[in-house]
Amino acid sequence: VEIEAIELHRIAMPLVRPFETSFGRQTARDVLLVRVLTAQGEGWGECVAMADPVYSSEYVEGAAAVIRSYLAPALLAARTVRAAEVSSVLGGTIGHRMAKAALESAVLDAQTRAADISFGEYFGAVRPEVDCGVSVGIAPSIEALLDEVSEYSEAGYRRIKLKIKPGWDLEPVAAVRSMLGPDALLQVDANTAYTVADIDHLRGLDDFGLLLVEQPFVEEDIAAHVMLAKAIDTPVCLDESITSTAVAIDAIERDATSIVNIKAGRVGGYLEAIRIHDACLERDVAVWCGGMLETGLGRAANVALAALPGFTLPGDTSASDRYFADDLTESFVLVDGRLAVPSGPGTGVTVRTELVAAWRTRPAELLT
Ligand code: OSB
Ligand code: MG
Repeated sequence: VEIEAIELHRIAMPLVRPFETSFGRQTARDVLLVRVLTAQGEGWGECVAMADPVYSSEYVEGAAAVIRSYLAPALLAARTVRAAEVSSVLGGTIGHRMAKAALESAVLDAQTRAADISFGEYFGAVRPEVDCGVSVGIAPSIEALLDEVSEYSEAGYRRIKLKIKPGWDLEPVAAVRSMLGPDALLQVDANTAYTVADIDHLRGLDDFGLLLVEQPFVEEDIAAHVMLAKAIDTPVCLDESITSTAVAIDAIERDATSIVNIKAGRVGGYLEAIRIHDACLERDVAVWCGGMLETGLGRAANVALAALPGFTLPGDTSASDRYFADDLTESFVLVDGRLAVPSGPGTGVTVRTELVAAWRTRPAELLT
């Protein structure tokens, strides 16, 4: 597509319930949206960076800054680009994968809309709908946790993921496992809250028949995850650590991870996410689609990604009402524990621009 201008939009969306992880508590989603205006039509992309640099080094204000100063100028200078060329056009800037992913998604949306094909078709989706799980935050009490989990399991979610941290791990997991029974799919996510000194303690997770334990140690420490994987029967799954296809292959070959969480934002875009999927499929490593509390815009793309053949475990692709009272696009509704892959051109969803205007927290910026 021929890029004429890039717009940045900052909005805030209240969450239906606070979301607490080992890195903090969120009550609203502070979202950066990118709109590319091209000679062939517009495209929208969502930046998944959080408000603060607590999940990874990226954060919303930093993503906006790097787009404004580096990424948008590079894209505008290239002018005519295909989505597959965006990562190399932006390659002069190191890191900032979530910011790059937002731009690549927007270009891909414009390009596929112009070609009248959906993200699902472009990605190679093999199913019309995807199995969904739900990520459950750290609760104020075990009782409150059980209430929340039963609500989701009654809604039909096919897998429950519990956030854990030191002081909130074996007890809540035991309580949820005994409530759900032995057959329910259950997994945990530590968001880097532990150290190798906790390996003995983490072995206690083996009592609960978990699908996996996600990212117990810091992003950079692949060796610590290798040690844990040797010590524990529960499969270890990396999230934060997997920043590229090369890192994914390395972590798999070193037996640091036997299942991979794929998040397009974390790896620089949907096209790199597909390459990781392909590398995992080739190596018989199961993958699932992670989430970053996306609006309907990012969710549409995630659901299309999760329809690729290697996504054999339910993802953190939950319905709109798990996050927001009102979504930015058409709502995603859980039917029989699944979400439908949008079939319209591009992301297949429409950004409700009146809501962008109503929820705006900063003036829109036009970059040319
Ligand atoms: O680690 O998977 C994570 C949300 C924000 C940042 C990191 C994570 C998460 C989630 C929620 O677990 C996933 C979702 O429902 O979007
Ligand atoms: Mg995670």
